Amino acid sequence: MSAIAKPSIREEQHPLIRQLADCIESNWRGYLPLEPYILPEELGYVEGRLEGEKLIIENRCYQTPQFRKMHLELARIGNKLDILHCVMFPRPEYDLPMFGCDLVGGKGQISAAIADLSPVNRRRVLPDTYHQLLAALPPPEFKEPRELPAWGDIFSQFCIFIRPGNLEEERQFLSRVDRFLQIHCSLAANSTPVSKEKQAEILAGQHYYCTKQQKNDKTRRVLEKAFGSDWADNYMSSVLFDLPTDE
Ligand code: 18B
Repeated sequence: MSAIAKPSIREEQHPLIRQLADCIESNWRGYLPLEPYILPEELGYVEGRLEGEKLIIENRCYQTPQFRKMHLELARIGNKLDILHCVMFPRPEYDLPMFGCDLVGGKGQISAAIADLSPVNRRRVLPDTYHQLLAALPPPEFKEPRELPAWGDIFSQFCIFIRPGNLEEERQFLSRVDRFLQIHCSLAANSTPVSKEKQAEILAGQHYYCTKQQKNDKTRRVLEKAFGSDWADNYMSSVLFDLPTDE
């Protein structure tokens, strides 16, 4: 076996995807003690075909004392579609929101840029400190906000979902997600476990979040076309949005 790592598809992706992937990893490394997280059977690096184009998926996954799973996924379909997907799943013992982010683009243009810190407690409101720090950020100014789909009731009032119009907007999106991650990783690193009742509530909130995310037909369609519907189902429920188990 060769010891030389495969070159990452990151080098070939849209600059905003590359920059955001680097930004996510540098926040993770800067604030959190990372341990590897092993994905189910051979799903770390996957290749398929979609309409004659090669679909490549590259996953990186970690865990920490506060996070059950921190997943960064880069995907590329020929020269047509570039995708970054990232979710940080807190362990249900901690009252922490879900960080989620998706960037989708093709032919040099990002069509969807979305990022949020989504609440998972019963009232679906963010913990106070999160709320205060997020509310203190400069208000976002984007020319083309996009409308959330029906399943998007999981997102907070701070969710950004836009089509970036130019380099300045790309830069603004990147810097806002960087702030989300700084706030999230620093608060998470100092958080302590909550009561058993509260844990049950958080677990239910995480289930609700994952169930809703699994309803994203746009993600499902891309995966189905390349790998078939059983594979897509399994991938969405065991890699992208697996439900935490009550240990
Ligand atoms: N997603 N996205 O991650 N998705 O995974 N994504 C799209 O311009 C993939 C997340 C979200 O308008 C689109 O319309 C694939 C997370 C929302 O109905 C495509 C993978 C979040 C939309 C893909 C992937 C999230 C969306 C259409 C696996 C949020 C809009 C692009 C690698 C935290 C949905 C476009 C709508 C869109 C594809 C959100 C093609 C294959 C974590 C809200």
